[in-house]
Amino acid sequence: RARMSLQISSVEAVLVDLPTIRAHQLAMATMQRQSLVIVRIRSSDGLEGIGEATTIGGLSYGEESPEGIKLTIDTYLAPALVGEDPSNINAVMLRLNKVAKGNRFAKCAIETALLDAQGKRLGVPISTLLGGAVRKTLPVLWTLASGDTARDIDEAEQLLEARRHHTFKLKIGRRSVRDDVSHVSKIKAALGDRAKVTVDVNQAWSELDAVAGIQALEAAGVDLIEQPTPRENRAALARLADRFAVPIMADEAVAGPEDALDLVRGACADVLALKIAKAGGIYSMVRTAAVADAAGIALYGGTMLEGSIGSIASAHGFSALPQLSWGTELFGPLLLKDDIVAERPHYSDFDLHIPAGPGLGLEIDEDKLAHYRRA
Ligand code: MUC
Ligand code: MG
Repeated sequence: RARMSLQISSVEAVLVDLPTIRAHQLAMATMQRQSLVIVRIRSSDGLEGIGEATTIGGLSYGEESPEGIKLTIDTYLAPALVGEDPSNINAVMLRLNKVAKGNRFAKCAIETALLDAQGKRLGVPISTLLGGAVRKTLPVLWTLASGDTARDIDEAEQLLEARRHHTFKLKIGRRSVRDDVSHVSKIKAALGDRAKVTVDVNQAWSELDAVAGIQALEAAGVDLIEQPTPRENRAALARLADRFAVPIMADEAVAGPEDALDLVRGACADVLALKIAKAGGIYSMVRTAAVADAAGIALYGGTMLEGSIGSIASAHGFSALPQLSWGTELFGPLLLKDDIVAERPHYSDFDLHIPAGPGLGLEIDEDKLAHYRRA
């Protein structure tokens, strides 16, 4: 009897809202909770793969919202997936790119679910499907974003003491340049050489603000400036990268390999922030990294503040990169009060420890999912 061919049988997208451990203030939004889109893809061999699409502050950060991602998957991507071979991930992703332009976050969640299932099918972690992990753990920074300088210093001291993080990223760009510089300088002065301090302006400054701000932050001993000016203005980023010694990192300005090529050609940045969601999946993130490598540009493993599934998917991807000089910010699960996976990711000695099990190495806690899913 002919063996039934392997097929995708169903695709489900579930909205989940998880509370954060404290308010998280960014230039464009203050988060009290995080909304995840959890994707479950089942196939005819009985296997299920899971993925996650998550953004920050509704539509205030990126062009896809949690609700929009679910609609895109339910209405357009799922029908194109059912009946396809889940083990041919390249072919499935090509098909999705024909069915839908853009929508990288939604596509990323689907690719993650396919990779998770394929890893389970073959009994290997996702990093093995990518050619193998060159690092088993990843350095992880923490973002101080309570909105209060004294509280941020306290938080940093506790995390240093617990040996959980030794690099801190401050979210600025919400207040005046003067106030932001004073906030950052106080924190850097309190921590001294015991910690690295970086800032993320999330595009909030004009070029003139940036010149004044970066000059002062450089003098205060800040180690890295992330996306100071609007993403469209690559020339401004290039002038800042040329003018200052402190490294300038592109985040919102780089999604996939085409952006990386443009930024490299324009000498726009010293470091690129990679994120699997921005790139539209792990494979595309790896291709983005290759462009930076070819140009000798440093790399950083970024986050969209995903929960455990998206963060561990990112971790498998980052673990396979030849170069990752600036470490990662995969602290998303630690910002959430609770989780929907059975065993939460493990952080110790300043590192995230990547699960060793097949696929992502994670399992959904069905009771938690039922509790936190949107009705
Ligand atoms: C961003 O723009 O990098 C990463 C850490 C954090 O607190 O927010 C994100 C988004
Ligand atoms: Mg950023």
